[in-house]
Amino acid sequence: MKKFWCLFFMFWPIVALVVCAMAPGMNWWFPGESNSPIGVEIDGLFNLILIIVTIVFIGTQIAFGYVLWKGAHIQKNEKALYTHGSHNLEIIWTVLPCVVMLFIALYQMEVWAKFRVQSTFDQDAVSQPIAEVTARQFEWRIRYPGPDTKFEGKADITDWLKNPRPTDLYTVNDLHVPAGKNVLIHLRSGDVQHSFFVPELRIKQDAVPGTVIPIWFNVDNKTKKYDESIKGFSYELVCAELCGWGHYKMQARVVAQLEDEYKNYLLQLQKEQFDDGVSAESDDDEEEE
Ligand SMILES: [Cu+2]
Repeated sequence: MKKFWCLFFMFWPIVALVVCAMAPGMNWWFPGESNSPIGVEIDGLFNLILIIVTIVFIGTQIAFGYVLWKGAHIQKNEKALYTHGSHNLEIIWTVLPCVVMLFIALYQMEVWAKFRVQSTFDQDAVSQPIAEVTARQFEWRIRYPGPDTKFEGKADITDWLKNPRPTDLYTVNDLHVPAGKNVLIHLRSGDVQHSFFVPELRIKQDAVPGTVIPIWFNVDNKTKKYDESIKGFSYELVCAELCGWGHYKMQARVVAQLEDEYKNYLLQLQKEQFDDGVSAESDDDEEEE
């Protein structure tokens, strides 16, 4: 019976390793290929850490299996070994993880800086936010600057963000961004804490009430298929912070579009928003009559 339990407990780590090895091939892995340059780098970090923890996992499971196997084969009158511990071992398994942790901490700094520290990103490209996204229970409200908003220097941007204008363009759950460009959006929350999560772009950022948080990214659509019906590349946007009963409903999309299509989209939005229900043609007709 002892041997059975020994084999039983050694069997499951092996199953875990086999499943992990199969996962990438079976598409049980990342939520699709990364479609942003920073996402590729984040995946690289993930894989590096995965390799390190896999080595540790295999090592500890072998040690665990060895102890079980020895215990299963103990003779009837054999006495158990009692030890007060080993200083050398304590030092080794304290120093080694510290070194590994320190290595990871230093190694990831560059990617983290690119992801979160604006000064490392191309300043000119992201000096103006293209949109403001406000998370609220349970939707994403999106605001683009209206056609009258003139961006000249930073003061105007602050002004735009602080003072919503009636001419600004508003949508819900549909964020359009230009593709292949570094874009900046400003994230806010209208009520509780939410999290802006675009799995395929590897972007996840909490929206915190009372603060405006900048997010910058670049959608390169490397593996994404063009969607003719929306004239762009569509990515799922979800909330990754349990924010209330309707948390599951906070599904939206980010649409990356080529420059011209993006401009057309904004023009179309403007047209729809300022349509007073009386078309220009019918005005003319009335005049003619
Ligand atoms: Cu939520």
